Amino acid sequence: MTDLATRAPVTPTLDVAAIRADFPILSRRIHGRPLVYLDNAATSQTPSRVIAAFDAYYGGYNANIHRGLHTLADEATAAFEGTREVARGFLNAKESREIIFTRGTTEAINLVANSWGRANLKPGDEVLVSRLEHHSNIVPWQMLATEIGFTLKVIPVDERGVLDLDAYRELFSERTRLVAVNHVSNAFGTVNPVKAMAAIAHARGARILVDGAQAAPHQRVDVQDLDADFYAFSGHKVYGPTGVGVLYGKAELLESMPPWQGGGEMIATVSFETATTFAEIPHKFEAGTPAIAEVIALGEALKWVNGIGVDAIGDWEGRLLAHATERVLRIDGLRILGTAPDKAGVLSFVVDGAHSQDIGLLIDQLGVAIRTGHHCAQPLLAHFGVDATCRASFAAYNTLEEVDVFAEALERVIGMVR
Ligand code: C6P
Repeated sequence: MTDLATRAPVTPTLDVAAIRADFPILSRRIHGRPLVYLDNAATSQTPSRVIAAFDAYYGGYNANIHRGLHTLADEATAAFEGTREVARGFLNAKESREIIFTRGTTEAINLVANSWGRANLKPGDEVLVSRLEHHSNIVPWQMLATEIGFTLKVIPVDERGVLDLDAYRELFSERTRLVAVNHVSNAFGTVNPVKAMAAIAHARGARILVDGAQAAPHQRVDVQDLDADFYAFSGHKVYGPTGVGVLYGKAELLESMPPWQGGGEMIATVSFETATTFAEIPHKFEAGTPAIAEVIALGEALKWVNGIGVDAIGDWEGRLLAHATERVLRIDGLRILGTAPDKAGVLSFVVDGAHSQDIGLLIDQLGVAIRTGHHCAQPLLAHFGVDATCRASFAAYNTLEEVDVFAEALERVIGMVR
C-alpha cells in the first residue's frame, strides 16, 4: 500500500486544460453536474480530430478499399494503409505487414487461437495463462482446449496481484507451446514484466501472446524490445473508435499461419478446379470489407497520442493514481485490490457494508462515472473472494480536482448506503 500512497510526485508534463478542450464530451453535465469520467479502462473518450475523421471520410472519400481504380477508392485505400504505418510506428514493429486490423483485442486473440492455435496445438500440449487475464484471453483458449485436448495452466498471483515469476518458470514443461498474458491487468492495474516473461518463454521454446489492451494507452510499447510474438490492442481504449483494433504478429509467424476467415480480399486466386490460394500478409487475415472509417480514425487517435507523448500520459496518470489512492485510503472500511508496486492508472476497491453496484449507481447521480462489477476477470476476483469491485481508471484528460470530486462523492455515497 505504501508503495502506491508514497509514489514520488511526477511533475505534470501535460497541458491538461488544452487536452480537455480537445474532447467535446467532457463539457457534458450528468444529473446537473459536470461529468467526471473515470471509466477509461472500459473505453476512453475521443478527441475532435478522431470524430472529424469520420466526417472527412463519409463526407469526402467514402469508398471500398483495395478494389476500385477510381479516385475515391485510391484516397480511402491510402488513408486506411496510412493507419497501418502509424500503428507500426506506435508499436515499433519492424514492418507494416506485421499489423493486422481486427475488431479489437478480443478478435485479435480469437484470430491467434483459431489460426496459430489450431495449426500448432496438439492433444497433451500446454498453454499458460495468468490469473490476471481478462475473459478474452481465457475463453478462446478454453474453447480450443476443449476441442483439441491441450491443457491450460494458470500463472498464480500474490496478495498484491503481482504474478509469481518463480511459479511461472516452474509451470513450463516440454509440452508448453504458448504463454498468453496481459501487459497490464484491467481489473487491478498490475503492469506485468512481459519482456522477462517473453525471454523465459522463448528459452523454453514457447511463443508469447501479449494482450496490450490496457497497456497501449498508458506506456510506450516496443514489440521488438519486448520480443512479443503477438501483441493486441483495441482502438477504443486508446482515444480511438470502437469496432477496430490491432494484432501485431512477427512476419515469419503470420506467414506460416493459415487464414481464419475466408472471403473477399484475403485470396490470391479462387477456383473450383484447383486449390484456392491466399493473399500475402496482412491481407490474408483481413477477409471482407473492414471497418474503413474506424481504421482511419484510429490512425488519428494514435497520432493524437503520439503528439501528447504516451510516456507523459502515463506519468500524469501515475500522479492521478497516487492522489486517488491517498484520498480513498482515508475512507474507513475501504480496501484496495491490486497493490502492485508497478501499476497503471487503475484503482479497484471494495467497501465494507456497501455493495459495489450501489456505489456505482449512486456516484453516477453525482456526475461521476466509474465501473462496477467483475470487469470480465471473474477468476481473478474469485481468487480474492469478491464478485465485484468499484474501479476508477484514469486518462490524459483527468485532473487532480476531478479525483477530489470523486473521493468526496465516494465518501458521500458510502455514508448513504451504510
Ligand atoms: N476491458 C474493461 O472495462 P475489447 O472488448 O476487445 O476491446 O477488449 C477486451 C479486453 C481485453 N483485454 C483486456 C486487458 C481488457 O481490459 C479488455 C477490455 C474493458 O476492463 C471491457 S470488459
